[in-house]
Amino acid sequence: MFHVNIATYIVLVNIFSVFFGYYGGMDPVIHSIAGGVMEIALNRPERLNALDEATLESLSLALERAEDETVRAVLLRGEGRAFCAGQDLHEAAEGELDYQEHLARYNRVVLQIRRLAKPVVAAVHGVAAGAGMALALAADLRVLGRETRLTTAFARIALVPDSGMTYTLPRSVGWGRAFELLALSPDLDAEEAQRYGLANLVVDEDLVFEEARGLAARLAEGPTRVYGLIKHALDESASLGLEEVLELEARLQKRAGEGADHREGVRAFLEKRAPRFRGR
Ligand code: T3D
Repeated sequence: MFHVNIATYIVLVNIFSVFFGYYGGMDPVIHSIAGGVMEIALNRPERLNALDEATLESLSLALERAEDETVRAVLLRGEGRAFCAGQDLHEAAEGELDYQEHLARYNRVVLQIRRLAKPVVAAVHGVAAGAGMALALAADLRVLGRETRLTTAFARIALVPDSGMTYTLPRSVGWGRAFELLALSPDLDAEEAQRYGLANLVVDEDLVFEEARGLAARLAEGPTRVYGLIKHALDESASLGLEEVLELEARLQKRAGEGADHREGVRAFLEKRAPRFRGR
């Protein structure tokens, strides 16, 4: 007869739950769609949603699904007590990471967020560090809790910033401040983050998800296609001269002007009612 004592039983149950939790359903990223909003949640709370290979792959898949036309806004958040602590340092310590190869996963995710032709809202609670902060900065809007801390973290472990941080950060905070934040990696509180243009909205910590969901729901009822064009225009303008920007605006305006939402917007104004945008 096969006997197991209680200690062995507990160990076996733990091994099974970790194995089946991670590989059999408890995805490191979970997502759902409701009312035109795709909510994507990093789901490794025990490691403050640190990013390992599986998490980045899963996040990339979710972002691919967000391209579906039924999705009109995306909300990115973290499970547990933090948004995201950046690269999983256990994974980094386990072996010799080929940083260039590894970073391709981060780069893909950042480009997916920026190229997604719809708004992405980051609900940032607790802490966002390193590549976690970079992910938040890649989003179009950020809702922070009053207790939320941001830290660039890279230099603390003698790495250069990545995941687009040297692109996004100086564009918000300016060149001199960016060096300070990247080199000294202070803990920025939400108030400072808002002052530097890194937070769009600061709310009570326990209201971060609620407020971010409200914002995403509002955006999901907006002129989605035009939001995508605004996003494109802002990203492109960063590397263009004035003349080129003016030409780009004219091209994008032609596309916006041909859209059903533009016609609906004008009609609604003339009829003195709220517009009913369909995202087209
Ligand atoms: O390709 C590449 O690898 C290069 C890419 C690099 C991108 C990067 O993101 S580099 C930056 C990596 N991130 C960090 O250096 C941040 C490390 N974490 C922290 O500094 C702190 O944990 C926080 C400031 C984020 C939060 O501090 P605190 O005091 O609120 O929490 P804690 O106690 O430090 O952490 C709680 C648990 O989460 C703890 O686990 P334990 O001890 O309870 O079992 C801690 O080890 C774990 N954790 C936190 N951050 C990470 C992590 N585990 C793995 N990786 C992490 N990044």
